[in-house]
Amino acid sequence: MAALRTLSMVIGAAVAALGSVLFIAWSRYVPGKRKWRRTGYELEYRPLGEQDNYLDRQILVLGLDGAGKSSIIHAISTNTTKSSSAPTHGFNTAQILSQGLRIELLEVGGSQNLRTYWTQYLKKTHIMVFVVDSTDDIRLQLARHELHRLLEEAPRLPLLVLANKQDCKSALTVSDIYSELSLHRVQGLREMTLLGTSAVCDGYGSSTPLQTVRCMLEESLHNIKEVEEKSHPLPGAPCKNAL
Ligand SMILES: Nc1nc2c(ncn2[C@@H]2O[C@H](COP(=O)(O)OP(=O)(O)O)[C@@H](O)[C@H]2O)c(=O)[nH]1
Ligand SMILES: [Mg+2]
Repeated sequence: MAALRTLSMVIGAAVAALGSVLFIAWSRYVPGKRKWRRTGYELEYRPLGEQDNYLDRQILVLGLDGAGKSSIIHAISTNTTKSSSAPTHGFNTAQILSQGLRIELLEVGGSQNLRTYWTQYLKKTHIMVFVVDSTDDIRLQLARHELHRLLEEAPRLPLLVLANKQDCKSALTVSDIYSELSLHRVQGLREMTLLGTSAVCDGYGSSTPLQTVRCMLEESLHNIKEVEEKSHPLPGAPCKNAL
């Protein structure tokens, strides 16, 4: 009886071991990554990469605290303006969808302690938007220093500078901002655009409406995607010039 029990235990252990080996072999050698996801009460199989067809793109929005970064992100992503906004102590993000692109607008706060982290976010980003408070002439020198520090770290990153708060009487003009930020040092070395904006009185005077800024950003990202696709065509993708 004892011998029979031992035999059945040995057979049970052998079956379990064989099952484990077969499972490991199946998951290793059957091609393609697999993912199981729960939908309602059932587990549904979907290969990775087919879950959605969006390509992720990031726009990094930087600038000193109080420049208007959060207000601009809000206006661009919702097409509405806010009369006030709380200071950003860490990060602030918003997402927009544009013809196959899922664009994340990422603000990293502009206070002194957070500025030390700015450069860490440059690698993953596709465009940098640098926002300046056009009325804050006392801190423009600091803004220039921070901007050029970032540009040194990312020599090819496309740059959009927004001379914000153009609705204020005391605002410096867009050409004043161009010289105060020494943007002539950047001109010709990378894609660079400078625009006047107002996040609370959108499209005020000669400033550019933020929905136009949004369209420009979307267009730039689509252009970057096209260039990327031309230099790294997907394997098996049909060549446009093929007969
Ligand atoms: N007059 C004016 N005020 C603005 C403008 N943009 C932002 N502000 C105000 O400036 C303050 C700081 O804005 P916020 O978006 O939080 O700046 P952030 O620290 O760069 O994110 C808030 O009180 C905003 O309402 C603008 O274009 N014009
Ligand atoms: Mg903010």
